[in-house]
Amino acid sequence: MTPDAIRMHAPKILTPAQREAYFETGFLCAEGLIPDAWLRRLNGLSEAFIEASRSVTASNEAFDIGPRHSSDTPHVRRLRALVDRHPDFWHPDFWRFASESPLAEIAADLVGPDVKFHSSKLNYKWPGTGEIVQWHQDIPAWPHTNYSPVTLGVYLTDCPAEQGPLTCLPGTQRGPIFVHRDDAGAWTGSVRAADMATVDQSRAADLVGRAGTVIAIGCRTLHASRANLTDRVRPVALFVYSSADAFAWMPAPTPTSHTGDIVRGSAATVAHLDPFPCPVPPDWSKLGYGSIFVAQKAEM
Ligand SMILES: O=C(O)CCC(=O)C(=O)O
Repeated sequence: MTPDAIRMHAPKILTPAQREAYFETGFLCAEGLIPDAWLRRLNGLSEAFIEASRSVTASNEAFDIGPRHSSDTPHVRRLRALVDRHPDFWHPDFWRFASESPLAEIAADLVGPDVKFHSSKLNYKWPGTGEIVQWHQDIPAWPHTNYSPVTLGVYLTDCPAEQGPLTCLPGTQRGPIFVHRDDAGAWTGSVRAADMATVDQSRAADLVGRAGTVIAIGCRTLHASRANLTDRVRPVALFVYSSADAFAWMPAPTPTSHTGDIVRGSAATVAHLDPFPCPVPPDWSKLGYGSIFVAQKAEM
């Protein structure tokens, strides 16, 4: 769906002004939309996963493990395919959050009443590591037939500017979609310095807020994240949705058991094809996908 078609449906959770701000800038940051009970549950699961990571020594299908990881000092960079995870046994809480909480309704406000789920993950940014995420767009990793996909994030704890927030460049969702590869053609998960030099970076906006703040980042919006300068870990749970009429045209990097599920409204009978060109990613089903942290450090 296009923004004009989406505007035909009144938003249910966001204000019209918040939705317009998203269409205008390519991102949104809004506090107070996630009930406290959900936030407590997500934090409880997150803490249980960090505990569970102590017995893990290398990245696997659930954990992306950072270089400083040990049983004493966990350094989990990412919990993959979040909706398929539970520390003890399969449990639908993350999926219930993705499909039944206000988050899915917020997705409908931004992509239209028919909403498809794509993927999810929980990213941690640990203090003292200096880790940053470099400028990138999301859509080159998982191209779709149109540009409705949006990543919705929930900060599980307060995230002030010094705690490694995501940061976005307004208006870049209307600009080029950059190739996220090096000169040899290898996937890097980041925009080349020469391309970033063509972009005005002075208007970068930090997405900061209290625990439970929802962030929305359009799939073409250039974004990055800063180093965590505090002594606290920064967890952000991320969920990708699209209009039901958007179809992925390459294998997903991290498919889940719910990828492609319709969480609001109905499945599309006609695909919406946006002619704006999109670079082709590697075929993740053959190459395998580590994570953005792995790609940006060339550890593929
Ligand atoms: O977790 C972060 O700081 C950034 C995450 C991000 O931009 C991504 O995973 O695409």
